[in-house]
Amino acid sequence: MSESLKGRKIIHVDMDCFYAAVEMRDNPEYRGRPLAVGGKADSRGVIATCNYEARAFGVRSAMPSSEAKRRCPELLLVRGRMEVYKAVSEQIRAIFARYTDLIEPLSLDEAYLDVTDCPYCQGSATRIAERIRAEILAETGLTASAGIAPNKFLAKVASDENKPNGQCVIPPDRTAEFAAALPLRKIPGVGPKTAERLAEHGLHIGADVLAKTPEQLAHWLGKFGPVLHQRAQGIDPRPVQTHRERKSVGVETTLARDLTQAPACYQVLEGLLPELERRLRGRPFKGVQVKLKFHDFQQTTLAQQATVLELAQLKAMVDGAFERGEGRRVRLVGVAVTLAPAEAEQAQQLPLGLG
Ligand code: TTP
Ligand code: MG
Repeated sequence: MSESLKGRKIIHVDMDCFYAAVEMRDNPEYRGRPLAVGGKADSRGVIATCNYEARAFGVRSAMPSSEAKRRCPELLLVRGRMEVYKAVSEQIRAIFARYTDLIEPLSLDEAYLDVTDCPYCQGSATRIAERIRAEILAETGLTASAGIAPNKFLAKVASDENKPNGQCVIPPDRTAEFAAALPLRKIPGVGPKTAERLAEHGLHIGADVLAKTPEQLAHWLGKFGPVLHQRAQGIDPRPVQTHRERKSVGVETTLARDLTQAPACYQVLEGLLPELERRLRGRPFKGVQVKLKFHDFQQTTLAQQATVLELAQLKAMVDGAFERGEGRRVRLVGVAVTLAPAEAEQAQQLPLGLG
């Protein structure tokens, strides 16, 4: 690890039930009752987020709105106001900028800050985080939670520990024991499927992972294996990246059985859209790509301009890609979008849900 990465102070700030909190702030009648922001339940809408009252009923982000209504019949479901969320996002980023130039936004409501060289609060990252949260509350009327740690991974995990309206510090001399006791599912990059696979091998917490070699983990998890081995030791050398320009966001799935018809591919693609929307987090985009990989591992990608996800357009693209296969069976379906340049972010917005 390079010298410059030692002894860092990283804060991860994450707003509490962000879109829902904004709606409760601006509509007092929404407070104290289960509320979700998302697409309509009768079309194919999904939940973007919900307040803590709704979470008590099992309502979750990225859940179909129809399922959310089943779990919580009294759920109040409202459309999002992306322009308001973007304005709040600018406000909180301006607050971060008072403390450091090293800011890496992850989404509208979430960012890493490297405050290693921040002169305020006698350099106490814990107190800097408290001040940032107090300023956010005073200036936006909204609460945020924070995690303070020597690296990004631990800071992100820590920000979830005392949510809502709380913070958690993992000091440098506690990183190893914290990571050793951490349920693997809480490690960013370990989704439900990976967690399940690890559990099948008897791995549940960080300490279990350390009983394996990075090579063994690579055998199970590919490139992520050695990364997981580091995380389980509380290690994450990634710097806070101020100008991360992600060019595209995509999801794909390898099928259990090859598909021989285009309509079957539509269905798979439709199933990928909620996850794509979740990863997009409302960012504007300018193009969409459909990818098919055939049974002989040849693949084709078809790209078109688009600023919204339209099923009709995507189906036509699947048809085009399928034709290129000249009858070959399909083993993988993917869909991705090309993000709009950052400048466009204020001007455009993505409708919530597909409905
Ligand atoms: P999160 O920070 O993941 O969630 P949250 O702020 O709503 O709740 P928490 O208190 O647990 O942090 O996401 C921030 C916003 O991003 C969220 O308010 C809505 C949006 N979002 C989606 O649109 N779709 C999603 O699947 C997720 C997870 C978030
Ligand atoms: Mg949040």
